[in-house]
Amino acid sequence: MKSMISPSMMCVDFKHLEDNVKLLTQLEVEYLHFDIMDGEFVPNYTLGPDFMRVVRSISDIPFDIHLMVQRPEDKLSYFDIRPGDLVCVHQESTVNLQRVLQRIRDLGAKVGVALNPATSINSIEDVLDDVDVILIMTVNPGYTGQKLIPSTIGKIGRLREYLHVHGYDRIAIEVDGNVSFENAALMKAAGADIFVAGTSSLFIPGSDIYAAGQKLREIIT
Ligand code: S6P
Ligand code: MG
Repeated sequence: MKSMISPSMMCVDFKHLEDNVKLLTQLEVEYLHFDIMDGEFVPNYTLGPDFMRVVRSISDIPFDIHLMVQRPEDKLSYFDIRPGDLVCVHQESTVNLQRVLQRIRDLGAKVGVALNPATSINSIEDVLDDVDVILIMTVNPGYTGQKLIPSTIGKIGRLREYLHVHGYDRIAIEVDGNVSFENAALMKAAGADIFVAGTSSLFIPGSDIYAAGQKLREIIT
């Protein structure tokens, strides 16, 4: 599977949003990653539908919408979800997981399920037919700039093997949290496909986004 880059939009310089998005377009990134937090599922608030509308007006890049909210099934309608987008909901955030995955499918988007570091891959065994992407959190969700939880690298490898053995090679593995150049190489070797790029790579304060993007692309290709 081709490796993909999904820049974390909570890490862009909002004062220079349009210029940043232009650079991401030149880098031909596959997605733009939007972290949606509700202050309940995670202890923070970040981006929302209005910000996403602004980005839609300046970019055609598909959205990768990471919902860190309780009961996502009640909140999908808040968002302008389009065919080609990817929407990830957390296994831990709903008791109606299959229902919400089916709703995302019905909207024509790609379907993702996200797992916190403490959540076992076995917990989604019964919804594998319903998903296109499994998002492995490599930090606890809520903030940028955190340190990788080392056991998650082994988890990516176990998941890739598990998917292979059970006939789900088509499912992409997305990784999110401290995807530095160094960690990206480890994640790639373990079997990751979609790399969320934040303050550890593309948006290292004071560094050149375009050069960082090229470097990340080389590492994961
Ligand atoms: C964290 C969120 C992530 C971060 C991203 C930041 O809750 O889901 O998408 O925005 O991980 O990247 P970094 O390199 O600062 O960890
Ligand atoms: Mg995220």
